[in-house]
Amino acid sequence: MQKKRVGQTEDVNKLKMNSSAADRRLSTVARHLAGTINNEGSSIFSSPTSAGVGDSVFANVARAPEDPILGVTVAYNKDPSPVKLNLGVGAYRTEEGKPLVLNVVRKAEQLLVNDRSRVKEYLPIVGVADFNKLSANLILGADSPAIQGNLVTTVQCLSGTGSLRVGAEFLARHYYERTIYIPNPTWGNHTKVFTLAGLTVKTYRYYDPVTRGLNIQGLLEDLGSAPTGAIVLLHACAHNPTGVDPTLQQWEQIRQMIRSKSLLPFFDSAYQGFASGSLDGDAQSVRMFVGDGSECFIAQSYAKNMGLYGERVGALSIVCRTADVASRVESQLKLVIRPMYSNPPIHGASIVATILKDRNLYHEWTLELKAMADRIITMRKHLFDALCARGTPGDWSHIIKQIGMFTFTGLNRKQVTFMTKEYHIYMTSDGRISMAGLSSRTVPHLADAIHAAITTVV
Ligand code: KET
Repeated sequence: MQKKRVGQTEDVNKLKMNSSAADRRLSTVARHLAGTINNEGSSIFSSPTSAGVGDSVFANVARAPEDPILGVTVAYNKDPSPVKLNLGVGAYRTEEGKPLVLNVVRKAEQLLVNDRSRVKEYLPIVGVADFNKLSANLILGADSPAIQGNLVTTVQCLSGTGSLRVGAEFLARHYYERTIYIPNPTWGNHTKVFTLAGLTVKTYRYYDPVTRGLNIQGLLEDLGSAPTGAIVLLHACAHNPTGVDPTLQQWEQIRQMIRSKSLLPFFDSAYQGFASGSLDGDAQSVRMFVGDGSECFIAQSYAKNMGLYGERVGALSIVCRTADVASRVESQLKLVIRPMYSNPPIHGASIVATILKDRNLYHEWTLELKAMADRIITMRKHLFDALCARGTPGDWSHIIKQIGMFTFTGLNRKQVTFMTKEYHIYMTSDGRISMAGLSSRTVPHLADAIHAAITTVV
């Protein structure tokens, strides 16, 4: 009896703790909704008694706008024009404009299908063990002292977005400073992912529209005035949407600032291999931070570099200072994941693990990845040349200087609307175009559209 009462008291205390965490999250979510629902539609709730007879209890649900990136594909799909071109979402297309399933992925899938010993049981909450280990090796380097010392905990998540969300949920529950600084601009979903997890989102200066390069001074100033311990979201490489990455020397300056203020780096690695064509080259920023022995979060996605978009394969790694902390962190990550989606899916992570653990398949993957990265770089040259040939006013050299899947063109919202209406070219309203969606055949059409937009729309 005595024991039971103690247990009950503990339970009540736990409930209190959980409810204060829940309260905090609810109020953050409420603030977020108050800020966005007014933009996105009505927030008036109706009860069955307030609705008229026969009305739906959801009659007051406002229609939400489409997602700024994925909504571009929705609009594109509705357009019957034969010349339409989707440069919105960052998804690789071949020279023929078709989605690409890598050969090495097909091979891995065949091996999996042929293996009759494979079953469809639930995975552990943290996912496929091999996949986790190999993913940490891929981003940190197999010889990383953090890996050797068991300082890293890695959990399989639902691609890059899911990894960011699980990391954010963990931080909101267990980290003392709930402010996260994200670059301005950044991938549109960052603000939503972090806010809904219960973090407060602030921005740091990143892109300078005048130089079309990095505003390193502004960036360092903003991080320098962030509160001690604040979380800092960094794009590991191929910054989205700007295509502007810090040089290694600038990364070192950023690292020193982050460490001197005890800020917590959270890397979003969605394009490893796509910036330079080299997996190791594109991991240098992350390795620089992990190499100094301090803590670090990394969200990895295999959507682009293995073309596994819809398979939703990714990983969250948290590098800790001791192996004991790492294992306690992992125990808490399980508590984050279990009520969200219980455990992750098997197929995509098994493909990745099959490729990463086989020397030959791994080598084949690096070649296919390099070919994708090279095709994008070739498209940059073609587009740049096409604009020069047309004498399109302005300096277009940023097209060849920028890195990764996207070109941040500098076209304004009106010019984008014009290009969509007159030329059936679909892109995000900030003027970002996915170079991976372009081919030699479609470059002239895009160059004509840009030329017309620049010369006729202010
Ligand atoms: N981080 C960044 C920087 C990023 O660009 C994306 C996807 C993700 C994470 C998430 O990818 P996932 O598929 O969850 O692994 N960006 C492209 C697709 C999207 O918006 O969902 C895009 O910007 O077009």
